Amino acid sequence: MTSAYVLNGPNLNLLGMREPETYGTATLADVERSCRDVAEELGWTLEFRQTNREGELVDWIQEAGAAQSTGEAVGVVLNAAAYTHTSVALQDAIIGSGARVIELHISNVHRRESYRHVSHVSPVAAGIIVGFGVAGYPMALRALAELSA
Ligand code: CA2
Repeated sequence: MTSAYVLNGPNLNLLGMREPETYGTATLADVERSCRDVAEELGWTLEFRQTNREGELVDWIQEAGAAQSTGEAVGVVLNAAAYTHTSVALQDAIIGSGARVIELHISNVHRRESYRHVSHVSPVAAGIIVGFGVAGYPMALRALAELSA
């Protein structure tokens, strides 16, 4: 069965517990449930993960790229959180693994501090979904379905 990866970076385990004015009130478990519903509808298994460690995200992107190359995965929805704005390693992992990546942000990063306007993921992403709250996650999975059809 084909799988899709949804990878979440640092501090997203706190979703729904702090800063509701920026990130809303849904928890990461709520987000996972909404992604599982869409994945089931699309006939995919879902790898839904969160880590506070940059290297672990690199490992998972490499894993997804390898699975994609054998037809076992369709790609990655990546909310790299703050690593988006700092990590050349993530960009290298996306390029090196060939993973199809939809970059996702819950908040509209372009309405926020200027350091959030920089993304090392955007230049190597297939597409970007920004500012739709957690509703962006199922949108991004549907975008992966469009791109991999
Ligand atoms: O808007 C997004 O999805 C972000 O990727 C979230 C990151 C932020 O650094 C990016 O600029 C934009 C922050 C994730 C931390 O999430 C929290 C959620 C609730 C409470 C505290 C942190």
